[in-house]
Amino acid sequence: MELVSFDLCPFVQRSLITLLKKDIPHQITYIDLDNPPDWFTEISPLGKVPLLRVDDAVLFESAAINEYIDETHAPPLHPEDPLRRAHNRAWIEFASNLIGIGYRSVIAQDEATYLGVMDERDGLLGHLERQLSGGPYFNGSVFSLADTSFAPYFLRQSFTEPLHARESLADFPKCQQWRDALLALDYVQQSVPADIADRYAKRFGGGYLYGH
Ligand SMILES: N[C@@H](CCC(=O)N[C@@H](CS)C(=O)NCC(=O)O)C(=O)O
Repeated sequence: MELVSFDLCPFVQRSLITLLKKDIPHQITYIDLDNPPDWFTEISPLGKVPLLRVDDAVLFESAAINEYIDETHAPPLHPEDPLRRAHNRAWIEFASNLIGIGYRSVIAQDEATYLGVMDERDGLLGHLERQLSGGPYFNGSVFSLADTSFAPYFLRQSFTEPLHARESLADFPKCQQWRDALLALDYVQQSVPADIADRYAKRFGGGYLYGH
């Protein structure tokens, strides 16, 4: 399997966590999203990473890629019960929204825009907090695809937390505990370049959050 990646992409990270968790041999091809190569534009229907190349097939969309990897490599990381599985799929889509908010918060150019985005974040985290029960993971004791989908958000939040009081998760203690459990996992740590915090700061240094 070949994963087509951009080094800072949280959606690629989801797939990589799944590959690492399941110990699946894979190859990573990095592209520059600011200047994508022609071969990528030709095969990526939405012009986005991740792509997963499996023989002649090209998969896109991180949730679909993760389900393919999961279904072809036991043991499953999705709940067995259909109702719970549908619930998890919905929360994986919710995680994509949270990732989008995280991105909007680091590219915000002024304080008012940033604070508006953080109000949206707090609304989402309030819903998420009410979903969590005993932990340490989304579904309780067993790590699942839902965890792979939120870990990239929480990792990036851990970079920005020291930069502004509004970044804190103090009002969301279950989310905070969950974040700490996810970030302690070796397959989460190994799913990003070792210097990702510096790369992230460099990419978003022009925004309000990193620059104020
Ligand atoms: N829904 C997609 C989102 C992927 C996505 O937004 N990837 C970003 C990088 S993190 C991208 O490739 N952006 C390029 C573009 O929008 O032109 C997924 O889950 O795979």
